[in-house]
Amino acid sequence: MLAEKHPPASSELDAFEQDVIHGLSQQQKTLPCRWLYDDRGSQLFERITQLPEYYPTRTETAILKNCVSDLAQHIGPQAALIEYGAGASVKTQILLKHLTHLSAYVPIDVSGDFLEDTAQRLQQTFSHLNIQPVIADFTSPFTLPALGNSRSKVGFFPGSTIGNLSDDEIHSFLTAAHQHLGDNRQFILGFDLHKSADILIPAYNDAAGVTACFNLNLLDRINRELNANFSTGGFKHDARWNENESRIEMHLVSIAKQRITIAGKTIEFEKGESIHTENSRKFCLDSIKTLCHNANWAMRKVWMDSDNLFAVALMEPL
Ligand code: AVI
Repeated sequence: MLAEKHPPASSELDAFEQDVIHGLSQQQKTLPCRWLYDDRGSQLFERITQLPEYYPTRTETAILKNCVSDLAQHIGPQAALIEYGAGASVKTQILLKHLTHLSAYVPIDVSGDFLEDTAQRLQQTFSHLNIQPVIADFTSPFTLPALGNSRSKVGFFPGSTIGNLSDDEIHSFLTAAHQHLGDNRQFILGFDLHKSADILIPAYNDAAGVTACFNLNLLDRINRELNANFSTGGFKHDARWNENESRIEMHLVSIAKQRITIAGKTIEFEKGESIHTENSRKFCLDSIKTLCHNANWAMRKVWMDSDNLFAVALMEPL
């Protein structure tokens, strides 16, 4: 997802250390999923998106290809496309290619290096497009550049990244989007649908073990950046379907009783005890409609694949 070429800034390291020490001191040990995406984690996530078991990326891409001309009619000319999170994927390019009268494209990402590469690459392909990258964490307050010649602003949040957020985080993010996008606003949201655990578990525990490496890389990152002594062989990846919460949970399970030192502090693990590293929520149409409605967004139109695996919605203010 994100790629960093420079070592993390000291404020990032402080935030990481705080999250790790706090999260591993809880009854159910937990770590925020944003820390999965260092250089190596980002590369591994790219590999995940190409795995045969990981249906979301190829399914959403196919939906977007099918619905983009319809989307273009709803969106109209001189719109600015604002993408939250890492862009530049095939999905973004489908929109840039078919929404032909865009006034600007604004990719927002925390990684400046990543954004620079993206903007340069896209500018070569879309030479007439006004591309204005913004370095920001889209879940925190930020300001968009002035986009004077735009008639409207369209938010784009693909990949079911919304599924990695809690209800409160979704509410804050979708509420803030009203302010970013101004008076004449729309929002394109990609989200994963509730389905059988037989499809979900392999998607998050693939035969080639790429998702396991992605999850275990978090321990390597803690070792590298916080001077810890995890042995990755001492933990195993687990993907669990939590039907009550309608989410896949990724865990790292300790295979033995052990004691780890992190930034000078000692953390004890029982055999079988886990660190909960990510939630990936799977929505039904009603549940996502309610979340959007609570943040004053109404679903204007929804497109799905023929197997009802994934959905893309166009939202407008209530
Ligand atoms: C980025 N996010 C939407 C992915 C997901 O499916 O929740 C992250 C991921 N975790 C394991 N595999 C993919």
